[in-house]
Amino acid sequence: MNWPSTLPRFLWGAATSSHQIEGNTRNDWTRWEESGHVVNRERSGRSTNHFANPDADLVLFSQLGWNAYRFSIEWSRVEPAPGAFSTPAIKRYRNIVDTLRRLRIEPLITLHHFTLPQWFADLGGFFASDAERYFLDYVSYVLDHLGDAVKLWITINEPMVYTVMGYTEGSWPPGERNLAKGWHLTNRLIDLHQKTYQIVKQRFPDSLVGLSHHLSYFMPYSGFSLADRTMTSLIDRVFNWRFIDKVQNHQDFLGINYYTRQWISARRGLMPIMAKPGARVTQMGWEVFPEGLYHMLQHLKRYRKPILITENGIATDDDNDRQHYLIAHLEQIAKAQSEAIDIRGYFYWAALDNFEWAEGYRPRFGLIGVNYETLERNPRPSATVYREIIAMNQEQPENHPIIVP
Ligand code: IFM
Repeated sequence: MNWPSTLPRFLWGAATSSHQIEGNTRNDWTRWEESGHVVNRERSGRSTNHFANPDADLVLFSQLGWNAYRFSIEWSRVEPAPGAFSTPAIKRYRNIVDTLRRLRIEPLITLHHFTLPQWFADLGGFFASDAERYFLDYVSYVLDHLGDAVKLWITINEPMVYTVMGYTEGSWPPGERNLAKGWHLTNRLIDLHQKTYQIVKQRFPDSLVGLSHHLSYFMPYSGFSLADRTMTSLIDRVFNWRFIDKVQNHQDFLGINYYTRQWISARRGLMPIMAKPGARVTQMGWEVFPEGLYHMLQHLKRYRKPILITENGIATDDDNDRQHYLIAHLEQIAKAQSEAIDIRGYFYWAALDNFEWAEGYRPRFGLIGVNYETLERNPRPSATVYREIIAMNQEQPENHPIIVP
């Protein structure tokens, strides 16, 4: 596919999701938080209060040099009750899109990023008999109001993470531990992605549609153990590749979220080990392993589609670590580009500090720090480093790998 000339030839930006920055609404996470499932019984509450005054943040994003911004629509705001759509909510999202356009920032919209309206969760979520109709009605409503102004769409964020956390590990709503149900859900999400893809493309053929897929670089805990190696390739196949293989014909680009490598030990079963003893880890307990991104990009080459890194970032209180993380991962992207891998964008996770699901507010992922008491925003030095990298790259000739200092 030729990259459309109406889009920046490389998208530089950052990402967020509605529930994590907007302030709470009536979704399934609200109840999950109320029933004490988040660390220290934290609740997302008003979060960064972004939805009350998005423009100030968007102007800041522009000052930081981004030409793209990824965010999600909160279904529970737009459709607070079945079939009852909220005009003020969709108008607010329209304002966000229009402001981004005025600021020359390309919007990349995610339609589903982990949360469900409470009424939909009560019907059984994606297992409800009418689930598909409800979801596609919501998508159509969003397209009616935003479709003419948005060229880039993500149907579902991290379908495999959503399945594992909610249906296998059980630490996210609905808190189930049922492998068979998880498998079933994945198949439903594959189907839903394909149908959503078709609807968006029928209505707006020039738009580009994909999904954000989480990729982890899995390695056997012991390279000598046949059991560890076998388990690793099984998990790699199911978690990393099955979903995108199945939706190959329904993606205009490959959106990938990469953070870390994980170790597989057959003795531990399906649950990966996040880091070996002694490894330096982030606030999430994740190891920093930029080379894994390069390996993933090499694998993705076979799909022959443009690639967007739709998330990559670090939770840390030490901004030096964030600067190193950013540069080290951009270097891997440049290396992949120099081998003719078609990477068209990078979205740091996250634009702002935000509510990190069951981990609450302690992890600090933002390029922009947020004081949750005063709601003050403070761009970190890493945001300046990123701005300088972006500026340096604006002057590069077409098809040149990105330059990293
Ligand atoms: O915060 C999450 C995001 O919602 C999905 N991808 C991973 C991020 C960091 O855990």
